[in-house]
Amino acid sequence: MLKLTMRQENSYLMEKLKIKKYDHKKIDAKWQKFWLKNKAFEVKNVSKKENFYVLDMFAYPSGEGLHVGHPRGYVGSDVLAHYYHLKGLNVMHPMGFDAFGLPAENAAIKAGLHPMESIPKNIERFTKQLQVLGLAYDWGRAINTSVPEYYKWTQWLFSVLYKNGWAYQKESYVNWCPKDKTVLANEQVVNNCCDRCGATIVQKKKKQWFFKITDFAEELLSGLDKLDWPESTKELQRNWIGKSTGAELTFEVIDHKKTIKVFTTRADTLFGATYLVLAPEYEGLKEFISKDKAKEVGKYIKLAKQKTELERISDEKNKSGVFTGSYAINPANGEKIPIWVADYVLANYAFGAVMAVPAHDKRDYEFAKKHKLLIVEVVSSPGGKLPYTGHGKLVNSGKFGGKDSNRVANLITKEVKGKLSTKYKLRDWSISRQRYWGSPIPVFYDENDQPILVDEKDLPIILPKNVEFKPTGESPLVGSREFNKIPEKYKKLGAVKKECDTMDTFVCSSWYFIRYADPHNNKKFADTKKIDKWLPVNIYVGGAEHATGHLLYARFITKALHKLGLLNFDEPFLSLRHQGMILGDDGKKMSKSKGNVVNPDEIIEAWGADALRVYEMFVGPFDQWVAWDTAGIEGVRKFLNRVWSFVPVKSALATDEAIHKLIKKITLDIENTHFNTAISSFMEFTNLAVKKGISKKTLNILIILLSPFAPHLAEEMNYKLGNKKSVFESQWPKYDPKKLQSKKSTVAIQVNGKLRGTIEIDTDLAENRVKELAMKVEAVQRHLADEKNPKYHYVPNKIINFIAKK
Ligand code: ANZ
Repeated sequence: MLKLTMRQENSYLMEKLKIKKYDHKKIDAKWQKFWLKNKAFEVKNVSKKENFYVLDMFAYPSGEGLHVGHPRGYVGSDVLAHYYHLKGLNVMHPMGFDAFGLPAENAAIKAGLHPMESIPKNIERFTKQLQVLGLAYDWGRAINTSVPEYYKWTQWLFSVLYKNGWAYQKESYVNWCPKDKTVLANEQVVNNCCDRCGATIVQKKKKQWFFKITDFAEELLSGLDKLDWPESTKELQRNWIGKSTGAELTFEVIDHKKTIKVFTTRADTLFGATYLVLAPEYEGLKEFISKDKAKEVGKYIKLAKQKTELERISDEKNKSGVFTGSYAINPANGEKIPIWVADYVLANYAFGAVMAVPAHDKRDYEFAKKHKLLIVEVVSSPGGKLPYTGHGKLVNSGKFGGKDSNRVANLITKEVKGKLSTKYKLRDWSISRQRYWGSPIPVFYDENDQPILVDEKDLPIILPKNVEFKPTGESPLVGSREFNKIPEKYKKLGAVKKECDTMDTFVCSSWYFIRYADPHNNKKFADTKKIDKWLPVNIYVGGAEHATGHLLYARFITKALHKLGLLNFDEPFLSLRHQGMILGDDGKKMSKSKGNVVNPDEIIEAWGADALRVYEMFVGPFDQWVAWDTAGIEGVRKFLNRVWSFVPVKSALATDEAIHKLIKKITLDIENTHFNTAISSFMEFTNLAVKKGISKKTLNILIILLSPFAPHLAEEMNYKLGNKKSVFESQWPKYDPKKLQSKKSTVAIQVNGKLRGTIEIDTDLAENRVKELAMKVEAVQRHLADEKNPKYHYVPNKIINFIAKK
């Protein structure tokens, strides 16, 4: 037989067996209607079975609808939901809409459509698009964060945090996006640009509401260890939290009553601290500026404030700074050391002050060189080269001289009456937004600007519709007379003003997964018993880009509510899996402007929902980015046609053994989210069954295994086989371990008709694998010389004969 390419082989088999295409339009519509009508995937809170919660990151209902990239995660979680359901668990798999936020508002400004009108339309369209993919969502639990029934509880969450001191106001520098005209959280700033519009961020001083996530820094860090999450995502969170252990040391200032505290991770180098550096925003800095330096320092501070944080810390070469005119005393050796101001010291980390050790810190070294400051080596540098940042024997360090630098930090700290200390890079979460399309913050103010919290029973504070919401930098709600009316009750409490900022939408998404347990409750954010039935989430599927945003916020809110006794668990998502992005066929991110967007509706129309689903699972490892390839869909569709060709059944027993191997493989692959290798195994098995036939019993098993991936086809075939119940009322098949041992054959290897060796193979090993193995045999290699691609003839399981050129 001639060697055929996979493609030729496909069409050969199709031709030979007259494989008919199935009518996907009819079949897709039939079963989608059936599932919806029978509420097939709506799940009860209480069941005899064990509950299991499979969650997708909910959708942002943009006006553009879905592109083929979106369903990758959704199909993946759908496979998991179906699988665990078939395994006998009571599975909840909900979907909802993260509907507040800037994109909707910006789109509204552009198109002149009010978000209260556009969002429900977009949600309707999204819902339809998700339904034609055959996704098994419990639509009875769908939520929309922009309706009062939901944001009432977002406001309640705010008030709970406020009452416990975890929501507070502070005047501070905030990231200001000059284009979107709003404050952004640190997590929304990427490379000093707005992660939505790309504009360069400027620092602005504003009174803002903050959530005290820093109170939970240690728990957020230690909690990661017990989570089944991708290691890379855990590492991103660890770095974001940024724990440092070191010491707090105090420096007396000459001729001043005040002292300066610094945080250092290298107390062992204290004898080498030859100057101090303060951040330009250091509180009390003025006192240390001598008269003759006032002008110069004042100018420097003004200039530093115009720079962004990134510019300040990345300006490696040009370490600018000025001398204050004051001196401090190094507590270790009593030396008089100058106090400088420099913008590489950050005001909001530790104390905003650094003891500079130029011999052993790169930044300090460059600074000292530039400004001609004293450099004293205190850790012996092996090659004598400075700066030396490693460890070694102490020198120039008084009674500590000769000791190992690794061991003296605590001793030196004690000697100078410092204390051990831990610092975190994590900052509190700024949640105030000067925009319209978000949940109002439930607060009034009295005439002294002190907040008066709105009573829980007066919630929600309704977001009015009739508001001019074009961004001006001032909160649009300021201009709404309707919104700013103060009820008598609050007037009596002294209220003269209402909070007009709205909440960051990440607040809405920091607790939505709890609401699914009890989405229609109007007395509580969710009933405790129901929460306990479902949470924590067993498997969460979503994008890796949320590592230090949403995924951190959701953990924080969970921990806060847990501390208050409102939740009985302290981690929201036990397992997490990321789906990779699907790029355009040009390898670039899909976007309208690049013209490389593929619309799933068109793909479904041409090839059917199951072809799209299986393709998305087959295209590459689940967590990896891959480019779209329409030709790939064709191959997948042919595979499905082949499965379809198994009814009516032409019974044969040959595949009855092979199916056990398939059950084991598919089970493991699904549990490990190795969906692409699962599909390859289906394809291999199907090719075998096309050649050798399949019994009805085995076909029934195949259909159940395939149903999570291709639910429409599976339902229709299940029905055609005469089964009365939905395929999803079946049980996940079990394999018989005894049937897994594959039969072995010995294949003789010849080169030009002469026997050169033998190999032992699993009977029916794919031909190209046999060829590969045979070519690795040493004697065969020798006789084939350098031929990479020799012609050969294969008699399955018996002989392979290579035809060498000479
Ligand atoms: C003296 C020293 C000597 C330091 C040495 C390092 C090496 P991490 O690990 O990131 O926490 N530092 C302290 N506060 C700072 C601030 N507000 N802005 C900028 N830098 C600050 O870094 C801790 C180190 O960063 C501290 O240890 C301090 O410099 C500096 F050979 O103290 B070190």
